[in-house]
Amino acid sequence: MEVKKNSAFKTIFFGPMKTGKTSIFYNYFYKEFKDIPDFLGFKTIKIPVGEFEISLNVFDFQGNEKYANIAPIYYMKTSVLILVFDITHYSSYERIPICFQKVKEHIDPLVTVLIGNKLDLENERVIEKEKAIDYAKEMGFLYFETSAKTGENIKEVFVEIAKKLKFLIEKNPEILEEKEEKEKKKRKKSENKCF
Ligand SMILES: Nc1nc2c(ncn2[C@@H]2O[C@H](COP(=O)(O)OP(=O)(O)O)[C@@H](O)[C@H]2O)c(=O)[nH]1
Ligand SMILES: [Mg+2]
Repeated sequence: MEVKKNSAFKTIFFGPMKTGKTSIFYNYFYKEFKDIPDFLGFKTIKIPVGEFEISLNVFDFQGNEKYANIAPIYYMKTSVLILVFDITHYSSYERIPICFQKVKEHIDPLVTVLIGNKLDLENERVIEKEKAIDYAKEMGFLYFETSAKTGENIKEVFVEIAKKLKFLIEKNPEILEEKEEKEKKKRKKSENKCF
């Protein structure tokens, strides 16, 4: 088993604005729901998986979809991509494939997670769970529904990410190097572009 003790995996929240990315991140750390006017920046999450500890270096960028074209440097070397939509807003779900396509031009994440957030507003839901599950399956994403308000399922998201990373590295110890190579190729491809 090759998960080094100090393996830290870059993890980013990405996707449409106002879906609850910052709130999910905040809830994980502080176990409360607050209207946070700003973004949280960067924090490390440590998760034990069996006898190992997986560290996730998690980034939350303000208005990150808006900066999708100008900030590839922020999401370079991302191992875990967390895409969040709001189950009560159709347009946020519709934007997920567009957001994914944008970041995929620059990165090659090992794990991508799709989150349908605001589960406490179930009675206002406009995106059927089955529809989102089918899409996630088709894309090879993990899928969760969470509430940053009640805290439902938030811990589980990070635990499952850590388990999946451990599984992938056990299956292929070279996976991180291979990922870096793929990204290098992507960078070469976009070398002549301004962003
Ligand atoms: N009811 C409810 N509101 C939420 C939830 N998560 C976030 N919000 C609210 O949605 C708005 C946007 O949240 P924020 O975390 O800033 O979204 P971001 O732009 O994706 O980072 C804020 O007013 C939050 O209070 C949730 O799970 N349930
Ligand atoms: Mg935010």
